[in-house]
Amino acid sequence: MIKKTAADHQTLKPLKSNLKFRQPIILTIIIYYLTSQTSLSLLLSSHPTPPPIPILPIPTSQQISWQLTEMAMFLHFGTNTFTDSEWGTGHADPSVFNPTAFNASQWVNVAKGNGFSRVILTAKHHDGFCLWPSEYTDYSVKSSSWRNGTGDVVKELTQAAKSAGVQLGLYLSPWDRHEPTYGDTLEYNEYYMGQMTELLTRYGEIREVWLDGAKGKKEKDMEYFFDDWFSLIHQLQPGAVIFSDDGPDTRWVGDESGVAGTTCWSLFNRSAIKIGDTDPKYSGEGDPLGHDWVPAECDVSIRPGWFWHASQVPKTAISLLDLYYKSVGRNCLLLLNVPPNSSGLISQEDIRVLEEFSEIRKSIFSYNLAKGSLISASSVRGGPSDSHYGSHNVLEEGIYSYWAPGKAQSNWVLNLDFLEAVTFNILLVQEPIQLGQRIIDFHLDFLNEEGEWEEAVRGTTVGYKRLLRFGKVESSKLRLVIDKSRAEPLVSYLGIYEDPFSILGHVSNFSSTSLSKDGKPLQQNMHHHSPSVSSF
Ligand code: FUL
Repeated sequence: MIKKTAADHQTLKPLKSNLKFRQPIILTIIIYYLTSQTSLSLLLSSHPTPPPIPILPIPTSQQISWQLTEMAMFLHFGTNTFTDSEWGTGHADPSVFNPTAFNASQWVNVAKGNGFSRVILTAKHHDGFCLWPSEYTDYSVKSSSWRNGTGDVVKELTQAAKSAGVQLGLYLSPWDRHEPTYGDTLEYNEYYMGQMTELLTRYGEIREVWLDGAKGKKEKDMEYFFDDWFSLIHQLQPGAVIFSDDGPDTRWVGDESGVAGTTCWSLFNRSAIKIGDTDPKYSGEGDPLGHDWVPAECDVSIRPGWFWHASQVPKTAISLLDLYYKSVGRNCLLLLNVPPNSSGLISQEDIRVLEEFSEIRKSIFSYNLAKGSLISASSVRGGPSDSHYGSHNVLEEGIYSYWAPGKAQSNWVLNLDFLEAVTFNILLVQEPIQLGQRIIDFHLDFLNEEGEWEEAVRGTTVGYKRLLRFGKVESSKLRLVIDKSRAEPLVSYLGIYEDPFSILGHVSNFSSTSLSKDGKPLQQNMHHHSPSVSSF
């Protein structure tokens, strides 16, 4: 701010009484006043209110990038594909592996075309058969009849993924039923780390390393050197996240049905979990008092088994939609397994379901009804004129622009006013997780026909993305109320949608024939419900 000095006053004083000079002096004063005011506002606007202090723990950049992918495709492929088994014994003849029509580009295109921007391959499953020519064993593609032992599935998938711009992850099973050193702690850990090094140094950028604690009962006992493995992986692939029962970067959700807890924190205490011995409730819900940021990944197969079996059929698109709400919609990543068949391709039945699932998602989420509303907030950080944190930010996609309430407020509300009533049954809320996960409890109210606020739905925890389904509501005024938060709540996105496919309490059995070309249902199979306070 520019202040008048004593010298300024002295210069002006003698001129005051001189009428001849009065007009220019007044002009000078006005100009002086205006410029000093402009400088003041310039000075003020060049110092916007800084973002709020993050609340720890917060994600790493690799974890943020993992979370933004939302859905990944798991590919279980190996000798089991040819022997109709799930857990191979480790003694199958490697010559059975012969996918005559193998085409990694088809896998990647099916993934990318249907919304999966990452694929994860079982480079080695429990049977120990390696889909790449490892130097440490003969039990691999090099002993198979496929391409006379010259093929490399990992290499071809890497190339296909790279040219399509799809991220790649690899699963290297710790439990190995073929390798003779399994059971000898030092020898096998060296073998495992040797194989891991091959995978992480030969094939370019790997974005996720997936490992589990699965092991049959009565199998040889041994210790895995997890800390050594994790350090090696981060050293060789700094851009990768590591998945296991307890992270360190992403945790198993605790079930293989792809369903997270209705409360789901990315906060977690790694020390509370042992790999291979998880508490499903703790893994499914996370820990509001956790010191580590370890978001959950929900793995589930499109078919009953993880590997392809001729006798099995895929789930319906509507059940995949249900899984989407229960995983991505609960702050998790959905890892959907789509097993390539014995010819080396993803089956047409699975592709049809994935395409329908993709159309359904587009038809529900392509237009956010909230964009047609006038949006306002109970308060704004930096005051109503600071556009950095205004309520309009919640209509901008992504996590990097957000609404922040004024400091030291206890009333946290976003109001939506529509010119005409809208009909909806889905609420989407997102938090800018780069500043930590904050919201504990929230609810959505609507103004009913009697002009009173009525609750449409309430929920616990938001995180990266929270979707709630409820009975259809028709109203022209809504308000999102944050009831409880670990720190000042921040909202990066708010969405209101109509989903005609899901019905309260269960999912409708729409078949692919009920969809029109643009993905809209041809007949309304939706009951009208009075609003419910419970979501599903
Ligand atoms: C489990 C394994 O035992 C299954 O075979 C499958 O690979 C699943 C994704 O992980 O731990």
